[in-house]
Amino acid sequence: SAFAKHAAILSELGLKPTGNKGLFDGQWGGSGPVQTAVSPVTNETIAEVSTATIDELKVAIAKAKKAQEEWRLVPAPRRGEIVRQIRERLEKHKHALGSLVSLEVGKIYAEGVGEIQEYIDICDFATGLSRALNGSVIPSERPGHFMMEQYNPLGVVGIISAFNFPAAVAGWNVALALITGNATIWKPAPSTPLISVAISKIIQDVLEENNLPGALHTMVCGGADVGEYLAKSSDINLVSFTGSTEVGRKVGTIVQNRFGKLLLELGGNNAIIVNEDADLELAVRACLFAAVGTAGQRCTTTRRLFLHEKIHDQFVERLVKAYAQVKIGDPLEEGVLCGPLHTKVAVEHYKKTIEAVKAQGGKILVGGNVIPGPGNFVEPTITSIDANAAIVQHEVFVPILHVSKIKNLEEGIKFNNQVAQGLSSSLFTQDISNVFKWTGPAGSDCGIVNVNIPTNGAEIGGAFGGEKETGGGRESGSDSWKQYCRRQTATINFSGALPLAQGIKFE
Ligand code: UN1
Repeated sequence: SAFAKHAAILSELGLKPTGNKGLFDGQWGGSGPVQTAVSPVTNETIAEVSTATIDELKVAIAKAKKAQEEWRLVPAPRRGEIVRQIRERLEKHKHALGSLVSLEVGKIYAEGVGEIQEYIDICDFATGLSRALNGSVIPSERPGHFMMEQYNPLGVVGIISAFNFPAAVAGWNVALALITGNATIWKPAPSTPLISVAISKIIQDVLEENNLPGALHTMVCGGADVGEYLAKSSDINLVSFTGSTEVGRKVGTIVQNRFGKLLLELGGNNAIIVNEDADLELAVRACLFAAVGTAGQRCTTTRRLFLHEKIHDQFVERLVKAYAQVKIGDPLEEGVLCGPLHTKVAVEHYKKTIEAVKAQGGKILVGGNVIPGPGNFVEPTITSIDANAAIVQHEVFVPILHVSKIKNLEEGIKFNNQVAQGLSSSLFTQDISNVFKWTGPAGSDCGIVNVNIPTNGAEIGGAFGGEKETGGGRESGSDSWKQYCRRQTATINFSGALPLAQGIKFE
């Protein structure tokens, strides 16, 4: 079985073939139906994990709420020290955790470990930040008054994460939510329970060693009903959701209806523009990683490529050659660059997209086929298609890159901005004036606007997220931490008199 083959990795992380518990709220439980982690390489079962019932979830939320009442009083730098200890533990098991991501999701080992590195990096960032959760002092217009702005914890943060970054994206939220004084409740994707259990065990050890309640990092495996309950519950002060625009719209509507706080990181339809003045060698390598990396299953994957007409033909030729060299196979095998799709359903989406491309007047330049076998392998594909074709307007989570010709940069920017999504975008140019056109008010309308690097593979230090149907949230670096806080303006009168603002007299 897949478990036996990878037993060393799994047992290092405390996982068994069956009987793993999918609820952690200080103790392990979960008496709901079993979730199965399936290897996308062979479609064999790796291991099973139980889920939580809604009644168990209710108990977990109450425990998290209670745990947070103590945690919010712990000084932020001390909270940062706990996150630092989590970081050390992740580092120690980096190889096993990265391998497990690879096994369960299907991404190559280098990317699996890269994801754990991202979790480690955000912990470092959060630990430093725990000493710099600064508010501000604002000059008051009234004599003898002091005005300040400060950030207090929100309460309980619900984290609903996606299969494709089952560790890192949860980590962005957990690390920031913990240092800002919140308890977290994490609902992982139903198809990646193993990495979620493994990470939760690591965090459990750190919390227990520090005599802190495990419920500060609650994990609840479950299906859509668990996610829906978190969205509905007024005990969840912030819902941070990563996933499709379709599900995000539902979650967002439910949370908005109760005026809960929302952080949405939804679909992308990211483009690269290669201008006539670009370094083509660099751009080819970037496109390869951006479109083929993670088998096209990043929210930041490049799905549209706009090539200046002067370099179009030679660029396509070079990119097609680069695709031909990509080794497809077992993501844990050395030299493999493209693993399988995560599920059989994704293979169906791939097939349908290829058909749609043909039906809408597009051509397949390379790839286009499903690779037979027990796994979910497909050929990374480049199409040549009108930028306005219906299929190009949608995010399909597979390695299909649509190429269109542009007359100039302005047309490229127009195409970049014309889709409903607004996550990531890149321009390849060596002309400084193009750089500022692209990053300025009439440039890319995305949250991530790159020059001479791919659309994917963002560093944790920047704010991560996008506009329009991408949901508008910002996670990870910069000042994203503020979303995990109650922002307060406090005006303190030490004058002994009562002057009113705007010079109002009320006597
Ligand atoms: C995602 O696909 O949801 O920028 C996150 C990137 C990674 C994160 C991707 N750092 O591609």
